[in-house]
Order: sequence, then structure tokens, then C-alpha cells
Amino acid sequence: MYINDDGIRLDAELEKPENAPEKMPLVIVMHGFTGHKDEHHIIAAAEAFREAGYATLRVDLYGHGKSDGAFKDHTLYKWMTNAMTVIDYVRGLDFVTDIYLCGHSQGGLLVMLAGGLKHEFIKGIIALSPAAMIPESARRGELLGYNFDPVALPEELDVWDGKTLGSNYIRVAQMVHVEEAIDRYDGPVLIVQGTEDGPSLIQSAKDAAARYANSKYVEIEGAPHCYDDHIPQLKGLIREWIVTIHSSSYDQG
Ligand code: FER
Repeated sequence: MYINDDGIRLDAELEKPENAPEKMPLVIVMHGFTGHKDEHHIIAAAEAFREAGYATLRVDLYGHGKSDGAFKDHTLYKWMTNAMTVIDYVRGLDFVTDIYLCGHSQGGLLVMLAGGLKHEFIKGIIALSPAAMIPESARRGELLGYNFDPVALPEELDVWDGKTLGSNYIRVAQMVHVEEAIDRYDGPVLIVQGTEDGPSLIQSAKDAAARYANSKYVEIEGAPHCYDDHIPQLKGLIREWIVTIHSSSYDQG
């Protein structure tokens, strides 16, 4: 299924839980930098939500997976527009009660930004290994271990696997302020972080959790960036948190 974002087709997979009722909440699940919606940890996160009775919508973002656009042309602005379009698409689905956002790594940064942009429509945010430090890192002149002059930018960066990233990616990242988005969101936020991830990712996940008005920060001991052997723990944490949030939001009427 494609969702059309101003002519850009975003490939998406909508799935309902087993024995689904007529209406239910839905979680939009978004991948990271160079990732896609069929990665092991993305599928696992979506499964955990469905096991708790939530529908899920996994989406390939601009320049990734089976969506339109070239990888080298993707920017956080394009991803932010994609996220707003996908949220509006879900708002139009009549079986959906509440909308939640879940994102991994650069997708974790994206759900923080989208939570600020569309705060009144988002019931909760789940950020997995969020790369919230990308903007600050781009301003300092360091991305993915590459160093560059943050003012006189190179035309492109050779990242990995023969992939090239255009300088517009860096220009946009330098202009993004995730703190602004965090301050606009007062709903519940879960941040999950593996202890074997990069130190700057771990620090930025902690900083983001501390800044949110209503957050829970949980570490998975020994887990790397994409969780690998720790997928069962990841699924358990997601199920536990989403079930608690759901029942507490019902208590409040
Ligand atoms: C970086 C660190 C992490 C970066 C991107 C990421 C483009 C994203 C990782 C991911 O989404 O898995 O310096 O620069």
C-alpha cells in the first residue's frame, strides 16, 4: 500500500491485531537512517504493539526501502513532512481511536520532532535508541564518525556501503532543534536504549528523556543499536509500557 505525500509514494504496511475489535488504537512505526520497514527490530516492535491489541502501520520514509526518492537526497525536513502526511492519513482511518508514534534511531529523532509538530493528535511516543544528537553533531561537523567543516560543507559525504549523502542532509540537520519539539509535547514518552550502543547515542537518549515532561527511560543491558539477541526484552518492555499507558488513559476517562 502506498501513502501519497505530494507525489512521493511512501510504501506502508497496515496490520491489525488478531481478533481485532471494530475500533482500536494504532502505532505508526518508523525505521532509522539506511533502514526500512521490514528490518528485524522494526517488525518485532510492531508485533509487540499488536500483541497488546494495537494496529500498526510500518512506513518506509523518503529515499529508504520501497518508497520514492533517492537516499542521497533525503533530509530530516522531508522525513518530517512524510511523518505529518502519515499522521494525517491515519487520522482519516475510521477504525483508529488513538495514534501513537514509534521510531528507531534517526526514526526515534523523527518521532520526537513529529510529536512536537502534531502534539495534539499523538497519544504517546516510543523512541528506540533515538539518534537525538544528530542535529548537534551536524552543527559540530561530525556525522557517522566523519569530520567536516560545519560551515564550508562538502557537496557530499560518502557514508557506507557505497552510499552517498548529499550536503542538504547536513544543512537541514544543522537547522533542526529537537529541544523545541520535546518542549511542545507533554504526553507519555518511552525511551528504550541498549547499553552496547554508541556513547553519544546513549547520552542523547538520557538527555531527551530528562527534558520530556512525562517520560520513562529504560536500558536493555548488553543490547546493541538494533537489539539483535535482545529483541525479546525489547518486545517485553514495549508491551508492558503500552498496556500501562492504555489503562491509565482509560482511568482518566
Ligand atoms: C550519526 C549517528 C547516527 C548519523 C546518523 C545516525 C547521519 C543514525 C543512525 C540510525 O538511524 O540508525 O552521526 O549521521
